[in-house]
Amino acid sequence: MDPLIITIAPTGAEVLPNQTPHLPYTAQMLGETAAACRAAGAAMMHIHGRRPDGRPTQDVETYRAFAGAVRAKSDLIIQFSTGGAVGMTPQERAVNLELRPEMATLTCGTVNFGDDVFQNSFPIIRGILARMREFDVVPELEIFDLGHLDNARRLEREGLLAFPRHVDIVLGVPGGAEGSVENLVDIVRRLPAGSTWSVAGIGRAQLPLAAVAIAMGGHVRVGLEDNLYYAKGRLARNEELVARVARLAEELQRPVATPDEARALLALRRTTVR
Ligand code: KMH
Ligand code: ZN
Repeated sequence: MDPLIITIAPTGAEVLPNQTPHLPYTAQMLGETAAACRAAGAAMMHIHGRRPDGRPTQDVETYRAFAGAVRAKSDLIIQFSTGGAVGMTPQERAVNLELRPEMATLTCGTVNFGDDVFQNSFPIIRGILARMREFDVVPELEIFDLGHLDNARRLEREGLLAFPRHVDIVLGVPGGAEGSVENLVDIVRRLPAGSTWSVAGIGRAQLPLAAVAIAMGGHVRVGLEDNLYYAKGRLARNEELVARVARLAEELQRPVATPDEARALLALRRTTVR
């Protein structure tokens, strides 16, 4: 099996600083989190911007500062969110691509998101993809349900996406596919040949799905964006979630990828955010 790529999603757009003392929402906090997560075994960081008061933002200068802090403290692959927060406009979500991160997320369909709706119509997806092409940014396809994979295949038929690709399977969002092993296995079985994939289990699904993905040969995303708890009633630090996955991998005799090994697996070029 390929070495395991552990992605840390430390902040997200939904968790607020008053929910946990461990949420990194400034550039300095993110730099420190990058160093700690790299030491614990992470190869990639999925970044969301936040204002100084903790509110989500896709502001370019915030992303420049966050990426700069991560790069100053680590060699992690820098992946930006184009999902942003529910309710942001598509233009707002994709403005950060002009900084040319190594990778950025591309959600492949609309999904209920708790009581909200995370909008990703075909025009929205095509618009974000066009901007990714303009700035030469590699997409990570985010799928929250099986139909999102079919949507990606439709974009392939339109000539807008080429497979194989790296796919992040997000399971357990209230409104998306639930975080079960059966759903993960079903979706992985349907991925185009040659795809690489990771799983991002939400809430209590994070740990069991990480363990299953390690055994299946997939990759793993963990972090406070997706799950606040290390165990029932015990808030997590990002680096602890990474370290636990690295320990599980060691027990299962799966080596953990360095950022450069992950770049090779994902065919990424190391770039500097400008
Ligand atoms: N915050 C969610 C609505 C992404 O980063 O690309 C969307 C999200 C996906 O987090
Ligand atoms: Zn995200």
